[in-house]
Amino acid sequence: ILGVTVAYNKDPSPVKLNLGVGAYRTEEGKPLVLNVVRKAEQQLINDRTRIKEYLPIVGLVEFNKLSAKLILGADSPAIRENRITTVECLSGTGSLRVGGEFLAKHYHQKTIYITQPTWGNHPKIFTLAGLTVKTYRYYDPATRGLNFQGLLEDLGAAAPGSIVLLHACAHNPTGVDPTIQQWEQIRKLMRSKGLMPFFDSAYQGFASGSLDTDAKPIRMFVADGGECLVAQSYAKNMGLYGERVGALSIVCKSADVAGRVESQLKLVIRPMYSSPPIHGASIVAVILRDKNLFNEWTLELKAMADRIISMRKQLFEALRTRGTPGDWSHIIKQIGMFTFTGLNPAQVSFMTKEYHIYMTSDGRISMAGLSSKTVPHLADAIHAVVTKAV
Ligand code: KET
Repeated sequence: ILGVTVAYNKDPSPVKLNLGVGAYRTEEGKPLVLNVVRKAEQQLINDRTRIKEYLPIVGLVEFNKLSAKLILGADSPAIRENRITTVECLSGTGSLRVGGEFLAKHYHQKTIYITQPTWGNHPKIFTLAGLTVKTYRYYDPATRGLNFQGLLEDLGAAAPGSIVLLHACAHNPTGVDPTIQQWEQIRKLMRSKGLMPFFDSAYQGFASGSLDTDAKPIRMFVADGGECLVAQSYAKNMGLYGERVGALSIVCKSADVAGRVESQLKLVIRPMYSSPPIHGASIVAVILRDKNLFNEWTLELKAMADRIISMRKQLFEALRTRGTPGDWSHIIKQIGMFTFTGLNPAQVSFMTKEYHIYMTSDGRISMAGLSSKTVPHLADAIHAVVTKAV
Protein backbone atom coordinates (compact mmCIF):
# COMPACT_ATOMS: atom_id res chain seq x y z
CA ILE A 1 0.00 0.00 0.00
CA LEU A 2 2.82 2.38 0.86
CA GLY A 3 4.51 1.28 -2.42
CA VAL A 4 1.57 2.74 -4.35
CA THR A 5 2.41 6.14 -2.84
CA VAL A 6 6.07 5.76 -3.83
CA ALA A 7 5.03 5.17 -7.47
CA TYR A 8 2.58 8.09 -7.27
CA ASN A 9 5.26 10.46 -5.96
CA LYS A 10 7.47 9.65 -8.97
CA ASP A 11 4.73 10.42 -11.52
CA PRO A 12 5.16 13.96 -12.96
CA SER A 13 1.61 14.14 -14.42
CA PRO A 14 -0.47 17.10 -13.16
CA VAL A 15 -3.67 15.02 -13.18
CA LYS A 16 -2.26 12.19 -11.04
CA LEU A 17 -4.48 10.90 -8.27
CA ASN A 18 -3.45 8.80 -5.26
CA LEU A 19 -6.31 6.57 -4.11
CA GLY A 20 -3.96 3.97 -2.66
CA VAL A 21 -3.33 4.65 0.97
CA GLY A 22 -6.22 4.97 3.41
CA ALA A 23 -5.44 8.49 4.55
CA TYR A 24 -7.97 11.30 4.70
CA ARG A 25 -7.64 14.25 2.35
CA THR A 26 -9.65 17.46 2.30
CA GLU A 27 -11.78 18.59 -0.63
CA GLU A 28 -8.61 20.44 -1.74
CA GLY A 29 -6.69 17.16 -1.69
CA LYS A 30 -4.60 18.14 1.34
CA PRO A 31 -3.82 16.07 4.45
CA LEU A 32 -5.83 17.27 7.43
CA VAL A 33 -4.70 18.07 10.95
CA LEU A 34 -7.84 18.26 13.06
CA ASN A 35 -8.50 21.58 14.75
CA VAL A 36 -8.98 19.78 18.02
CA VAL A 37 -5.53 18.19 17.65
CA ARG A 38 -3.97 21.63 17.11
CA LYS A 39 -5.69 22.84 20.29
CA ALA A 40 -4.51 19.86 22.30
CA GLU A 41 -0.95 20.33 21.07
CA GLN A 42 -1.03 24.00 22.01
CA GLN A 43 -2.23 23.05 25.47
CA LEU A 44 0.64 20.57 25.81
CA ILE A 45 3.22 23.11 24.68
CA ASN A 46 1.92 25.76 27.08
CA ASP A 47 2.21 23.39 30.01
CA ARG A 48 5.76 23.98 31.30
CA THR A 49 5.45 21.17 33.84
CA ARG A 50 5.47 18.60 31.05
CA ILE A 51 8.59 16.50 30.75
CA LYS A 52 10.02 14.04 28.23
CA GLU A 53 11.00 11.18 30.52
CA TYR A 54 10.32 7.60 29.44
CA LEU A 55 6.76 6.42 29.78
CA PRO A 56 6.18 3.16 31.66
CA ILE A 57 6.35 0.00 29.48
CA VAL A 58 2.55 0.01 29.23
CA GLY A 59 2.50 3.64 28.07
CA LEU A 60 0.50 6.60 29.31
CA VAL A 61 -1.83 5.22 31.95
CA GLU A 62 -4.54 7.87 31.56
CA PHE A 63 -4.51 7.34 27.79
CA ASN A 64 -4.98 3.61 28.34
CA LYS A 65 -7.98 4.10 30.62
CA LEU A 66 -9.61 6.61 28.27
CA SER A 67 -8.99 4.38 25.25
CA ALA A 68 -10.68 1.42 26.91
CA LYS A 69 -13.64 3.64 27.74
CA LEU A 70 -13.84 4.95 24.20
CA ILE A 71 -13.98 1.53 22.59
CA LEU A 72 -15.94 -0.44 25.21
CA GLY A 73 -18.23 2.35 26.42
CA ALA A 74 -18.14 4.20 29.74
CA ASP A 75 -20.57 1.72 31.30
CA SER A 76 -18.72 -1.41 30.20
CA PRO A 77 -18.98 -4.29 32.67
CA ALA A 78 -15.37 -5.28 31.89
CA ILE A 79 -14.11 -1.85 32.98
CA ARG A 80 -16.35 -1.78 36.05
CA GLU A 81 -15.11 -5.19 37.12
CA ASN A 82 -11.49 -4.26 36.42
CA ARG A 83 -10.96 -7.31 34.24
CA ILE A 84 -9.38 -5.51 31.35
CA THR A 85 -5.81 -4.54 30.70
CA THR A 86 -4.91 -1.86 28.18
CA VAL A 87 -1.43 -1.03 26.93
CA GLU A 88 -0.44 1.85 24.67
CA CYS A 89 1.10 0.53 21.46
CA LEU A 90 2.49 1.88 18.19
CA SER A 91 -0.82 2.54 16.44
CA GLY A 92 -3.03 -0.25 15.13
CA THR A 93 -0.18 -2.23 13.60
CA GLY A 94 1.84 -2.28 16.82
CA SER A 95 -1.23 -3.26 18.84
CA LEU A 96 -1.93 -6.19 16.52
CA ARG A 97 1.70 -7.29 16.68
CA VAL A 98 1.95 -7.12 20.48
CA GLY A 99 -1.38 -8.95 20.81
CA GLY A 100 -0.20 -11.56 18.29
CA GLU A 101 3.07 -12.20 20.12
CA PHE A 102 1.29 -12.42 23.46
CA LEU A 103 -1.09 -15.05 22.06
CA ALA A 104 1.73 -16.98 20.38
CA LYS A 105 3.52 -17.18 23.74
CA HIS A 106 0.68 -17.84 26.13
CA TYR A 107 -2.49 -18.93 24.38
CA HIS A 108 -3.11 -22.64 23.85
CA GLN A 109 -4.19 -22.32 20.19
CA LYS A 110 -1.70 -20.90 17.69
CA THR A 111 -4.01 -20.57 14.68
CA ILE A 112 -5.53 -17.24 13.74
CA TYR A 113 -8.26 -17.00 11.11
CA ILE A 114 -8.34 -13.81 9.03
CA THR A 115 -10.93 -12.73 6.47
CA GLN A 116 -10.53 -13.57 2.81
CA PRO A 117 -9.56 -10.95 1.57
CA THR A 118 -8.11 -8.68 4.26
CA TRP A 119 -5.69 -5.79 4.83
CA GLY A 120 -2.38 -6.88 3.26
CA ASN A 121 -0.40 -6.48 6.46
CA HIS A 122 -2.51 -8.87 8.58
CA PRO A 123 -0.98 -12.17 7.39
CA LYS A 124 2.55 -10.79 7.78
CA ILE A 125 1.97 -9.36 11.25
CA PHE A 126 0.56 -12.58 12.64
CA THR A 127 3.00 -14.93 10.90
CA LEU A 128 5.95 -12.96 12.27
CA ALA A 129 4.28 -12.91 15.68
CA GLY A 130 4.52 -16.69 15.63
CA LEU A 131 0.94 -17.65 14.80
CA THR A 132 -0.33 -19.86 12.00
CA VAL A 133 -2.55 -17.88 9.65
CA LYS A 134 -5.61 -19.38 8.00
CA THR A 135 -8.45 -17.63 6.20
CA TYR A 136 -12.22 -17.72 6.47
CA ARG A 137 -14.61 -16.82 3.68
CA TYR A 138 -15.94 -13.29 3.93
CA TYR A 139 -16.56 -11.57 0.62
CA ASP A 140 -18.67 -12.77 -2.27
CA PRO A 141 -17.47 -11.19 -5.54
CA ALA A 142 -20.72 -12.19 -7.27
CA THR A 143 -22.95 -10.14 -4.94
CA ARG A 144 -20.19 -7.76 -3.86
CA GLY A 145 -21.55 -8.43 -0.39
CA LEU A 146 -20.91 -10.66 2.60
CA ASN A 147 -20.57 -14.40 2.08
CA PHE A 148 -22.33 -15.01 5.37
CA GLN A 149 -22.99 -18.70 4.78
CA GLY A 150 -19.33 -19.30 3.90
CA LEU A 151 -18.22 -17.32 6.96
CA LEU A 152 -20.40 -19.39 9.30
CA GLU A 153 -19.26 -22.65 7.71
CA ASP A 154 -15.56 -21.79 7.97
CA LEU A 155 -15.73 -20.55 11.55
CA GLY A 156 -17.91 -23.54 12.40
CA ALA A 157 -15.19 -25.83 11.03
CA ALA A 158 -12.31 -24.08 12.84
CA ALA A 159 -10.54 -26.00 15.61
CA PRO A 160 -12.05 -25.10 19.01
CA GLY A 161 -10.20 -22.25 20.67
CA SER A 162 -8.80 -20.81 17.42
CA ILE A 163 -8.25 -17.07 17.27
CA VAL A 164 -10.46 -15.12 14.85
CA LEU A 165 -9.52 -11.69 13.59
CA LEU A 166 -12.59 -9.48 13.16
CA HIS A 167 -12.70 -6.04 11.54
CA ALA A 168 -14.73 -4.02 14.05
CA CYS A 169 -16.23 -1.83 11.32
CA ALA A 170 -15.50 -0.60 7.79
CA HIS A 171 -13.92 -3.85 6.61
CA ASN A 172 -10.70 -3.29 4.69
CA PRO A 173 -10.55 -3.71 1.67
CA THR A 174 -14.17 -4.66 0.89
CA GLY A 175 -16.21 -2.03 2.75
CA VAL A 176 -18.65 -4.84 3.58
CA ASP A 177 -19.71 -5.23 7.22
CA PRO A 178 -22.06 -7.78 8.82
CA THR A 179 -25.40 -6.41 10.06
CA ILE A 180 -25.98 -6.30 13.82
CA GLN A 181 -28.14 -9.45 13.51
CA GLN A 182 -25.31 -11.20 11.66
CA TRP A 183 -22.81 -10.06 14.30
CA GLU A 184 -25.03 -11.63 16.92
CA GLN A 185 -24.98 -14.93 15.02
CA ILE A 186 -21.20 -14.72 14.67
CA ARG A 187 -20.89 -14.03 18.39
CA LYS A 188 -23.06 -17.01 19.34
CA LEU A 189 -21.17 -19.35 17.03
CA MET A 190 -17.78 -18.17 18.24
CA ARG A 191 -18.68 -18.38 21.91
CA SER A 192 -20.19 -21.85 21.49
CA LYS A 193 -16.89 -23.06 19.99
CA GLY A 194 -14.64 -21.12 22.35
CA LEU A 195 -13.12 -19.14 19.45
CA MET A 196 -11.07 -16.16 20.63
CA PRO A 197 -12.16 -12.81 19.11
CA PHE A 198 -9.37 -10.40 18.17
CA PHE A 199 -10.86 -7.13 16.93
CA ASP A 200 -8.97 -4.78 14.67
CA SER A 201 -10.52 -1.35 15.17
CA ALA A 202 -8.77 1.02 12.79
CA TYR A 203 -11.81 3.03 11.70
CA GLN A 204 -13.96 3.75 14.77
CA GLY A 205 -16.17 6.70 13.79
CA PHE A 206 -15.31 6.50 10.11
CA ALA A 207 -18.00 3.99 9.15
CA SER A 208 -21.16 5.61 10.48
CA GLY A 209 -19.80 8.90 11.76
CA SER A 210 -20.63 7.75 15.31
CA LEU A 211 -17.98 6.37 17.68
CA ASP A 212 -20.56 4.37 19.65
CA THR A 213 -22.29 2.83 16.64
CA ASP A 214 -19.00 1.69 15.14
CA ALA A 215 -17.92 0.04 18.41
CA LYS A 216 -21.16 -1.91 18.77
CA PRO A 217 -19.93 -5.31 17.54
CA ILE A 218 -17.08 -5.24 20.07
CA ARG A 219 -19.40 -4.22 22.89
CA MET A 220 -21.70 -7.16 22.06
CA PHE A 221 -18.80 -9.56 22.58
CA VAL A 222 -17.74 -7.86 25.82
CA ALA A 223 -21.29 -7.80 27.20
CA ASP A 224 -21.48 -11.60 27.29
CA GLY A 225 -18.67 -11.77 29.83
CA GLY A 226 -16.25 -13.64 27.58
CA GLU A 227 -12.68 -12.82 26.64
CA CYS A 228 -11.48 -10.82 23.67
CA LEU A 229 -8.65 -8.67 22.35
CA VAL A 230 -9.01 -5.26 20.73
CA ALA A 231 -6.39 -3.36 18.72
CA GLN A 232 -7.27 0.33 18.46
CA SER A 233 -5.75 2.91 16.14
CA TYR A 234 -6.02 6.70 16.29
CA ALA A 235 -4.39 7.08 12.86
CA LYS A 236 -7.60 7.66 10.93
CA ASN A 237 -10.18 8.87 13.42
CA MET A 238 -7.92 11.53 14.97
CA GLY A 239 -5.73 11.93 11.90
CA LEU A 240 -2.68 11.01 14.00
CA TYR A 241 -1.18 8.69 11.34
CA GLY A 242 2.48 9.53 11.88
CA GLU A 243 2.24 9.85 15.67
CA ARG A 244 1.83 6.05 15.82
CA VAL A 245 -0.67 6.02 18.64
CA GLY A 246 -2.93 3.10 19.46
CA ALA A 247 -3.87 0.68 22.20
CA LEU A 248 -4.23 -3.02 22.81
CA SER A 249 -6.92 -4.05 25.26
CA ILE A 250 -7.37 -7.57 26.53
CA VAL A 251 -10.66 -8.32 28.21
CA CYS A 252 -10.29 -11.18 30.68
CA LYS A 253 -12.65 -13.19 32.85
CA SER A 254 -11.36 -11.81 36.14
CA ALA A 255 -9.30 -8.93 37.52
CA ASP A 256 -6.71 -11.44 38.68
CA VAL A 257 -6.16 -12.80 35.17
CA ALA A 258 -6.07 -9.26 33.74
CA GLY A 259 -3.23 -8.40 36.11
CA ARG A 260 -1.24 -11.44 35.08
CA VAL A 261 -1.89 -10.77 31.38
CA GLU A 262 -0.51 -7.26 31.88
CA SER A 263 2.76 -8.55 33.36
CA GLN A 264 3.17 -10.83 30.35
CA LEU A 265 2.43 -7.99 27.93
CA LYS A 266 5.26 -6.02 29.53
CA LEU A 267 7.59 -8.92 28.84
CA VAL A 268 6.57 -8.80 25.17
CA ILE A 269 6.97 -5.02 24.88
CA ARG A 270 10.19 -4.39 26.85
CA PRO A 271 12.54 -6.21 24.42
CA MET A 272 10.56 -5.02 21.36
CA TYR A 273 10.66 -1.22 21.81
CA SER A 274 10.94 -0.78 25.59
CA SER A 275 8.18 1.79 25.95
CA PRO A 276 5.91 3.71 23.56
CA PRO A 277 6.16 7.38 22.47
CA ILE A 278 4.68 10.10 24.66
CA HIS A 279 3.46 12.83 22.34
CA GLY A 280 0.63 11.20 20.40
CA ALA A 281 -0.83 9.53 23.46
CA SER A 282 -0.75 12.86 25.30
CA ILE A 283 -2.72 14.53 22.49
CA VAL A 284 -5.34 11.78 22.62
CA ALA A 285 -5.57 11.98 26.42
CA VAL A 286 -6.12 15.76 26.34
CA ILE A 287 -8.95 15.37 23.84
CA LEU A 288 -10.64 12.40 25.48
CA ARG A 289 -10.54 13.83 29.00
CA ASP A 290 -12.05 17.23 28.13
CA LYS A 291 -15.76 17.26 27.42
CA ASN A 292 -15.61 20.25 25.06
CA LEU A 293 -12.66 18.98 23.07
CA PHE A 294 -14.23 15.55 22.89
CA ASN A 295 -17.44 16.99 21.44
CA GLU A 296 -15.49 19.06 18.99
CA TRP A 297 -13.63 15.93 17.91
CA THR A 298 -16.85 14.02 17.26
CA LEU A 299 -18.01 16.85 15.00
CA GLU A 300 -14.79 16.90 13.00
CA LEU A 301 -14.89 13.12 12.74
CA LYS A 302 -18.46 13.20 11.51
CA ALA A 303 -17.50 15.81 8.91
CA MET A 304 -14.76 13.50 7.57
CA ALA A 305 -17.16 10.54 7.46
CA ASP A 306 -19.79 12.67 5.71
CA ARG A 307 -17.36 13.89 3.09
CA ILE A 308 -16.46 10.30 2.28
CA ILE A 309 -20.12 9.35 1.95
CA SER A 310 -20.66 12.33 -0.33
CA MET A 311 -17.76 11.16 -2.53
CA ARG A 312 -19.50 7.79 -2.85
CA LYS A 313 -22.67 9.48 -4.08
CA GLN A 314 -20.78 11.72 -6.50
CA LEU A 315 -18.79 8.87 -8.03
CA PHE A 316 -21.89 6.71 -8.36
CA GLU A 317 -23.74 9.58 -10.07
CA ALA A 318 -20.82 10.32 -12.38
CA LEU A 319 -20.80 6.72 -13.62
CA ARG A 320 -24.55 6.76 -14.08
CA THR A 321 -24.32 9.98 -16.11
CA ARG A 322 -21.70 8.39 -18.33
CA GLY A 323 -23.84 5.28 -18.78
CA THR A 324 -20.95 3.13 -17.64
CA PRO A 325 -21.96 -0.53 -18.08
CA GLY A 326 -22.42 -2.60 -14.90
CA ASP A 327 -24.08 -2.28 -11.52
CA TRP A 328 -22.14 0.26 -9.47
CA SER A 329 -24.51 0.44 -6.51
CA HIS A 330 -21.83 -1.14 -4.28
CA ILE A 331 -20.07 2.24 -4.37
CA ILE A 332 -22.85 3.73 -2.26
CA LYS A 333 -23.54 0.57 -0.24
CA GLN A 334 -20.02 -0.13 0.98
CA ILE A 335 -18.92 1.28 4.33
CA GLY A 336 -15.89 3.24 5.44
CA MET A 337 -12.86 4.66 3.69
CA PHE A 338 -12.68 2.27 0.76
CA THR A 339 -14.62 1.12 -2.24
CA PHE A 340 -13.79 -2.34 -3.46
CA THR A 341 -14.52 -1.54 -7.08
CA GLY A 342 -14.37 -5.01 -8.60
CA LEU A 343 -11.76 -3.80 -11.11
CA ASN A 344 -9.11 -6.45 -11.81
CA PRO A 345 -5.31 -5.97 -11.70
CA ALA A 346 -5.08 -5.49 -15.49
CA GLN A 347 -7.76 -2.80 -15.35
CA VAL A 348 -6.03 -1.13 -12.41
CA SER A 349 -2.75 -1.06 -14.27
CA PHE A 350 -4.46 0.44 -17.35
CA MET A 351 -5.93 3.22 -15.21
CA THR A 352 -2.54 3.94 -13.69
CA LYS A 353 -0.79 3.99 -17.06
CA GLU A 354 -3.35 5.95 -19.05
CA TYR A 355 -5.00 8.09 -16.36
CA HIS A 356 -2.32 8.36 -13.65
CA ILE A 357 -4.73 7.01 -11.05
CA TYR A 358 -3.03 5.01 -8.31
CA MET A 359 -4.76 2.33 -6.22
CA THR A 360 -4.01 -1.11 -4.82
CA SER A 361 -3.99 -3.87 -7.44
CA ASP A 362 -7.04 -5.54 -5.87
CA GLY A 363 -9.12 -2.61 -7.16
CA ARG A 364 -9.52 -0.87 -3.81
CA ILE A 365 -9.86 2.90 -3.93
CA SER A 366 -9.66 5.23 -0.97
CA MET A 367 -12.75 7.42 -1.13
CA ALA A 368 -11.04 9.78 1.30
CA GLY A 369 -8.53 10.66 -1.42
CA LEU A 370 -11.24 11.88 -3.83
CA SER A 371 -12.75 15.34 -4.21
CA SER A 372 -15.53 16.88 -6.29
CA LYS A 373 -12.83 18.09 -8.68
CA THR A 374 -11.26 14.66 -9.19
CA VAL A 375 -14.41 12.50 -9.36
CA PRO A 376 -14.94 13.21 -13.12
CA HIS A 377 -11.38 12.10 -13.93
CA LEU A 378 -11.85 8.86 -12.00
CA ALA A 379 -15.25 8.25 -13.59
CA ASP A 380 -13.76 8.82 -17.06
CA ALA A 381 -11.03 6.28 -16.30
CA ILE A 382 -13.44 3.65 -14.97
CA HIS A 383 -15.73 4.22 -17.94
CA ALA A 384 -12.84 3.83 -20.35
CA VAL A 385 -11.50 0.69 -18.77
CA VAL A 386 -14.80 -1.17 -18.57
CA THR A 387 -15.86 -0.25 -22.09
CA LYS A 388 -12.61 -1.43 -23.62
CA ALA A 389 -11.34 -5.02 -23.52
CA VAL A 390 -8.25 -5.14 -21.30
N1 KET B 1 -5.90 -2.34 10.49
C1 KET B 1 -6.47 -2.07 9.30
C2 KET B 1 -7.65 -2.84 8.88
C3 KET B 1 -5.92 -1.07 8.50
O1 KET B 1 -6.49 -0.83 7.35
C4 KET B 1 -4.78 -0.35 8.92
C5 KET B 1 -4.19 0.67 8.05
C6 KET B 1 -4.25 -0.67 10.19
C7 KET B 1 -4.85 -1.67 10.94
C8 KET B 1 -3.05 -0.03 10.77
O2 KET B 1 -2.98 1.31 10.80
P1 KET B 1 -1.97 2.06 11.79
O3 KET B 1 -1.51 3.22 11.01
O4 KET B 1 -0.88 1.10 12.15
O5 KET B 1 -2.80 2.42 12.97
N2 KET B 1 -4.46 0.77 6.83
C9 KET B 1 -4.04 1.78 5.84
C10 KET B 1 -2.64 2.22 5.91
C11 KET B 1 -1.61 1.15 5.76
O6 KET B 1 -1.76 0.22 4.98
O7 KET B 1 -0.58 1.25 6.46
C12 KET B 1 -4.46 1.31 4.45
O8 KET B 1 -5.01 0.20 4.32
O9 KET B 1 -4.27 2.07 3.49
